Amino acid sequence: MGFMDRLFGWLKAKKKEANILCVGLDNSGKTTIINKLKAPDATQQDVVPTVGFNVEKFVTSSLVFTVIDMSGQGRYRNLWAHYYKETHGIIFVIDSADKIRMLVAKDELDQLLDNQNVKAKRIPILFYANKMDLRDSLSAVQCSQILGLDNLKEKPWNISASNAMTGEGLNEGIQWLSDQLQSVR
Ligand SMILES: Nc1nc2c(ncn2[C@@H]2O[C@H](COP(=O)(O)OP(=O)(O)OP(=O)(O)O)[C@@H](O)[C@H]2O)c(=O)[nH]1
Ligand SMILES: [Mg+2]
Repeated sequence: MGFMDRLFGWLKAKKKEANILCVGLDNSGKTTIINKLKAPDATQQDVVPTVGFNVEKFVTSSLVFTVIDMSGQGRYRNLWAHYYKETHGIIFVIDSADKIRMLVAKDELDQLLDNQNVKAKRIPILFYANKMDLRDSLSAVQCSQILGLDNLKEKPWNISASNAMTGEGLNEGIQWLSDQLQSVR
């Protein structure tokens, strides 16, 4: 191993690791977001609905992220709760053009917030109001109103409008999450 390899390995070893859980309804764009965060310059490949979950890793300037990308399909949503205990942060993805299911997303969020393992700790929650490029999409403020985020006082949270196809808005959100994780851990 050359000097530079060892130096890079050492720098990487110095970074803090964060376990992140990525949830939200099916088709909201979770896998597309994570793919874009992993490889910002790659053109988006076709994504298929996630079966169960996938584990992905990516490195930012300050943290090594291990993200569990959950399936949002109804029959898999009960799997989310198995990971609440181990997670340092949550990414909750909303399809901001899917007005019909916005209340279903709220219901899933309320269940998440009511879980004992979530209640027990101060986990930062990053919301992506995704698909902002679609003509009928709601703004981040409108999404947060429907989800009732103003009443969410006991957790640090942030909402970023995003377009996972181009990557717009993704970094702002991740930067906020990184700052939260650095300050609380
Ligand atoms: N227009 C637009 N389409 C998007 C955006 N993000 C994702 N998509 C598309 O939305 C569809 C669903 O994306 P996925 O990333 O598979 O959604 P998911 O949340 O992982 O879905 P599950 O794995 O089934 O829970 C795909 O066809 C994506 O190309 C976006 O910001 N804008
Ligand atoms: Mg997926």
